Amino acid sequence: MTRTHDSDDRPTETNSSTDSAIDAGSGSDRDPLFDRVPRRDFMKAGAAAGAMSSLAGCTGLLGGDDSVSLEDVKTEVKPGEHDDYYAFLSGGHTGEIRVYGLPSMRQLMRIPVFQPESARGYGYDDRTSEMLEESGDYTWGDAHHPRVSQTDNDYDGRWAFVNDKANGRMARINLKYFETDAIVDVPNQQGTHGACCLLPDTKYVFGVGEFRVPMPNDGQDLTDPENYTSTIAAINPETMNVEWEVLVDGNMDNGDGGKEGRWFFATGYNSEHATTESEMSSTDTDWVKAFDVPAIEEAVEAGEYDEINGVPVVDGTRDSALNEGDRPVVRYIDVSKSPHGVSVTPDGQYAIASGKLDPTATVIDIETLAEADDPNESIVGRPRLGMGPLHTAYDGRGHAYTTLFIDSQVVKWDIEKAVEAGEKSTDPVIEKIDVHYNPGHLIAAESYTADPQGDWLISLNKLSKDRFLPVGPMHPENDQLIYIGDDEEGMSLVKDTPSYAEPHDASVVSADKIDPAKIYDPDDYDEEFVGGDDSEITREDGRVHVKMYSMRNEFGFEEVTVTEGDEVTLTVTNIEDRSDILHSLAIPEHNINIKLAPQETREVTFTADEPGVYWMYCAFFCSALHLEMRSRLIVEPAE
Ligand code: K7E
Ligand code: CUA
Repeated sequence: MTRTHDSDDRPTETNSSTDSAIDAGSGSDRDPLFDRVPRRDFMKAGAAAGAMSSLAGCTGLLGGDDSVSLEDVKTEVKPGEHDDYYAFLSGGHTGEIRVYGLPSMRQLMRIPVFQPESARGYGYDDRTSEMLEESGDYTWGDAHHPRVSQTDNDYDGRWAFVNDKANGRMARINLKYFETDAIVDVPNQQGTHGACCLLPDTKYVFGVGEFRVPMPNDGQDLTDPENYTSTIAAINPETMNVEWEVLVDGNMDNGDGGKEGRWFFATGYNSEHATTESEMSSTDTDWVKAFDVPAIEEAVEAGEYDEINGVPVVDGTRDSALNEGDRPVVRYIDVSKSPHGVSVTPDGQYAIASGKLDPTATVIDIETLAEADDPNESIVGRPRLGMGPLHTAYDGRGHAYTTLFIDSQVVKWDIEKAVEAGEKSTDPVIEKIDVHYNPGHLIAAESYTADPQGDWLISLNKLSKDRFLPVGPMHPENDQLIYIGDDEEGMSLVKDTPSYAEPHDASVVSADKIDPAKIYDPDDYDEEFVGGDDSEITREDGRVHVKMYSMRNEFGFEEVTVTEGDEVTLTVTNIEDRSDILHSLAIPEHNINIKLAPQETREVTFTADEPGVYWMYCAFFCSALHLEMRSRLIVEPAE
């Protein structure tokens, strides 16, 4: 299930949350005001964490001893060497995912998701253009939260998922091919913002609806914002079908799933139900909403929902009958002012929400949540971290790292100390490091799993100001690599990486957990493989179907003749079986460029509407005779 480090240049990973739990157990004197829950059974917590670390094959060294100094780790990746990690960064309103290697921070690939992209022929062949059309025919999206699927709380290398905040969609990226293979337009959501997997086994992918709208948004309640609502959507990762949604009060923002398949957490703002910024921030508290997934599933099972736009929608608003009784579907936890990020600790014990407009984070005890009469009783810590706390990541050694947007810092703090220390204490703060500038998300290696690697952290900074050569009024952003593996020396800033607008979140996955294909498996797609002897042209009633292969340095036909007005479908296979030899088929003046990786088949359909000669050419430099790799499309005038 989890990897152990055996190479010399990687830190030895241990799970010392055990140790901090034990430390915290000895002689804690918590703020009485804050001591609302029974003291944690630290032996039990220790045993659980110990079990986890033995599962992980860890050595269980005591705190501090397991950290590794920067001199002893690989920070440079020499020419020809490979990185230790894949990082999947969202591309914000470019609508794409970028793949980096860590620790080099080299950009390895871009994966178009919500927007057409010519180098990959994405949105130019029939399959991908239909996928984009059917999900709403938008030409862009706003990708924020790339999350990689997990099995047993560890990355399984199957898929990444990412939200489209702009158009209320969720997409799936197939990590065998590093390409988008499904997009769902989430009904009843404008602005699908938070995205995350329900763990331990990715039963659902949750899309968190941010913008409150009339429900259904069909012209009713236009000027009655009090009646607007937002939903979370539970999406089946296999089918990408929206199984159910839950209606709530207030806007929602980010989300994260517990580690045990029961709870899903979403932050939110605008408990005021307002429409302007000043009204939305007028009260001192908003909510973290804790969704009790099995309780919701039972409600769906029992038919306790309204069907809205084809989706069963369960009423999880505060006044809902489903929230009365001892098994509410949604628990509303009061946290300070407009919380933004929420993330569950690797051991599954706490959900930590960042204050955004309040200098604290709120630590929610997940175990207590199930039993507490008042969900606010599950708040067990509120460390004072600094100005503008947005997102929190983990190293697996009991520390949390939170971005401070306004202070332009990352703060490292001790989770169990925060639970001991009580309200608004700065005691849990271990260290702050300056970042450049104004960080949004940060992500540590495998922070979203039960077993973070604890060596690298990326701070995704919104502004770069003076850090790079100027390139006009629009600046690059700055993704900074920080080493967090040495608890004695503290955090070290290792690298600045300029990035194009705009990474929000990322997932960092050990390289050996992803197994990309080198060539296509024709069985994975519907398009029919066209071998060398199978090239043929069929004509029927103004429809022309051209099947042909491509290889260095030719296409299956040197010329293809059609008649003006014909609807032409080209099915083209790259029959190379050597990796990295790509061809494409581009047709001038027809807006066509399909990418063909080895053994890949793509189809494109277009109308040959202007008589003339059009060179079909290959746009990937594939051999010394690449420029000569072309055929003619001859369009004869209609009678
Ligand atoms: Cu903080 Cu969309 Cu995750 Cu951006 S959200 S930063
Ligand atoms: Cu094939 Cu260039």
